[in-house]
Amino acid sequence: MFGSLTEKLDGIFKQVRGRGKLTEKNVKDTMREIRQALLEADVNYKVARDFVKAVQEEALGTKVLESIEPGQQMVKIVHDKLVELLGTTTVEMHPVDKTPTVYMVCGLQGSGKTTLCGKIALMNKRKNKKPLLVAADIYRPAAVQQLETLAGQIAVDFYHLEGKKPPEICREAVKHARTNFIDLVILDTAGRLHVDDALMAELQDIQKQVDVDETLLVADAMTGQDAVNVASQFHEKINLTGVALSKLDGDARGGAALSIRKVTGCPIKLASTGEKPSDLEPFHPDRMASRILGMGDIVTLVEKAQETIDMDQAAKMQDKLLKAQFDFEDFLDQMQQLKKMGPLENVLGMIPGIGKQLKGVQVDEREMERMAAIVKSMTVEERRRPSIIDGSRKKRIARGSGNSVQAVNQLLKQFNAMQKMFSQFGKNKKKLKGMQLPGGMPPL
Ligand SMILES: Nc1nc2c(ncn2[C@@H]2O[C@H](COP(=O)(O)OP(=O)(O)O)[C@@H](O)[C@H]2O)c(=O)[nH]1
Ligand SMILES: [Mg+2]
Repeated sequence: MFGSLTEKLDGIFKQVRGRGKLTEKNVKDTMREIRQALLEADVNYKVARDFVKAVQEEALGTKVLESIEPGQQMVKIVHDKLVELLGTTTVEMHPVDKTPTVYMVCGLQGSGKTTLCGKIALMNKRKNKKPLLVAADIYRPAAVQQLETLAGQIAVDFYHLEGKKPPEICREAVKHARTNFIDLVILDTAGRLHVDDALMAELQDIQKQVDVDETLLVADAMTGQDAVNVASQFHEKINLTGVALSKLDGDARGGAALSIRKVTGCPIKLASTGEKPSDLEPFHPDRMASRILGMGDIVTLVEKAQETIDMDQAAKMQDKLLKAQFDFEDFLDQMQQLKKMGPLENVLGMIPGIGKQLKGVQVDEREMERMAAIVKSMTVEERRRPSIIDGSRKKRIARGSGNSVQAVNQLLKQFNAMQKMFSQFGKNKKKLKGMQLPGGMPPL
């Protein structure tokens, strides 16, 4: 996500850094380039214009500090303004504090409503709340089935009334919830290919029948400016309380994410980053801004790691990595851990300094499985000291794992390269020093 915008901004900042000081002329030139980069990322043109104006005013009004480079100062200003653009502070979902609290999820067809309903249900289930998924999309034949299957997968309650209209289904669902100790009712409503009156009337009708606490719009980040227009139209008709951006994992150019808050005035509350039920994060403007600027999102990374990885083990691993002492045993271990954290590219992309080096590297999960199979065919001794793996050992490993000797060779080569890369990071450790990782992770 935001790949090309991040790259462009990075290029622009590099130029600024090359200059000795900020003058009115070079600030203005820089601003013109930033504006162009934003427009190319499909940011709403008014939003881009106002953004650039605000940055420029601040840049020109700021005394250039001698101790830092002009480029750094500029990055800081752009970062702060981006945070503002994205909404400044994290806005939480309406608390689940009644029996039941009701969320209504709306949006166009295919925007990711049903998927999001499942994600929200899972997120709350993990907080020991009891959610209920309600199928209120009766127009697409497979829609009810899709939600029911999803409910089964994540093991939460499901509700539907055959042959009834959505407002009635929703009303009855809330009644059912009251008597069944449900904490959160999630209404999966119907979408259309375009915003139309019938759709809006139906959603308004549901709002009349049910006391909705959160009216959430799912906006598909891949659709750029369209997502912003759709959001405005929904907001006008049904008074949204929040927006969830979906498909942020795709190669969206970022325009929707950057414009939607400003244009609609409605807070972005959730970020959906994949197809799996666990691919959901609260939306944090500051972290998103850091990601856009390619500064890495170490906070999210660490939080994710905390959820899944044993801290002691993580500390040991960090040490081993930086000293390039890790072996194939660690490699196997790490792969199991990483699997729990989600797609590898995402995880690696969040580490400052690594994102760029991995540019263009596609981490193929199947390939990872294959590598794991090869490593598993090694003896413990071989895993610890890969240098002893000679021709005949390679043959045995290849046979044992159902791979070619070539594949084994390739893995050994990659492993070597990885060790080199990490030993470089180890050498750069001084540069990273003092970077404090929150939550008990040892500082670098
Ligand atoms: N990559 C990705 N795909 C998503 C995301 N959210 C939904 N999808 C996919 O988008 C398609 C439409 O999703 P669905 O929830 O059925 O949309 P609905 O018509 O609005 O209910 C499905 O193939 C989902 O798997 C996301 O955050 N990332
Ligand atoms: Mg659906």
